Amino acid sequence: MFEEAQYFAPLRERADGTLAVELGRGHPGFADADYRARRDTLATLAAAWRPGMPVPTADYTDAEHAVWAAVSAALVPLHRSHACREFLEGKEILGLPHDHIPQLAEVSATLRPLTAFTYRPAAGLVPLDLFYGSLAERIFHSTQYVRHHSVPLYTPEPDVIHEVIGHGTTLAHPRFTALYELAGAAARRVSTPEALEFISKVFWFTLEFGVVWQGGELKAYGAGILSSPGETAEFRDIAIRPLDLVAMGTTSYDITAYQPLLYAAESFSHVEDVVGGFWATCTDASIADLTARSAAGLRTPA
Ligand code: TIH
Ligand code: FE2
Repeated sequence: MFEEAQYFAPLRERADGTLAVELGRGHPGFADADYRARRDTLATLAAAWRPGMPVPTADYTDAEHAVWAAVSAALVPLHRSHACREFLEGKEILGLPHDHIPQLAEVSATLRPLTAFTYRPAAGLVPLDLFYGSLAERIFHSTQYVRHHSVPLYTPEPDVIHEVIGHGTTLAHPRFTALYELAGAAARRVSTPEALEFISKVFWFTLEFGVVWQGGELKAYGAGILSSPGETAEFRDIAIRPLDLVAMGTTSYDITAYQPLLYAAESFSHVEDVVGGFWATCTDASIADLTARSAAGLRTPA
């Protein structure tokens, strides 16, 4: 999940204590009463979670499992041809089921001996400082609902398919989790909203939507690309710029459409050096300095 404040459907508490998810008019499930009832049930379930409790079990319907199965099947050949090596290694290690949605608790149990990352249920909007800061403790806040069946190949908001097939695959690989933890430590270190926003935008253009050159081909490593068969099939056709911290940290983006612009690293270790190195050391002051350079039209050396 990412930049929650910008795209998470707001939640409203009803008099009986249950939650209503207020989907916008443009949401694919807006006019589907059954879908809205499912969203409300799963949000209410997640909101009842308290520290120390296991992640609640979402009793997915056959129709929801079928959406997962369709996306999972579509992604098999697309990942093989368009995902970076490290993502494919994570996919192999994690061994997700193709025919049904695994519970977040099950995926957490698989991740425990691998990288010790754990999922925590998110009813909806998770404040940025909580979402990013938790990564420092290897905690990943995750939605549990499934995208609407009418849009299996691309959904404008994160769902359990994005959280598990996109992020979970990377949370199984220590080279990725080192980056998540560094992003978390960076979020904990800074204190201004501007610095947190910069860190979150760098996260967006890397761990969510990053691409990398491998063997002369452009491959994706970002969870937001690789959970969408539609965007995975098309990201090579858009504008690609070289990795650039200042540009990534200051460029606005629309989460509800295919990205028009991506930043490509020269190798996975280039991501580790530039982005990991930035998160490892950034402070309010260093980020303010980078932002000032952007205003002055300068760029960081790659
Ligand atoms: N567009 C992604 C998908 O279809 O899987 C989900 C999202 C990731 C990040 C923002 S929305
Ligand atoms: Fe995400």
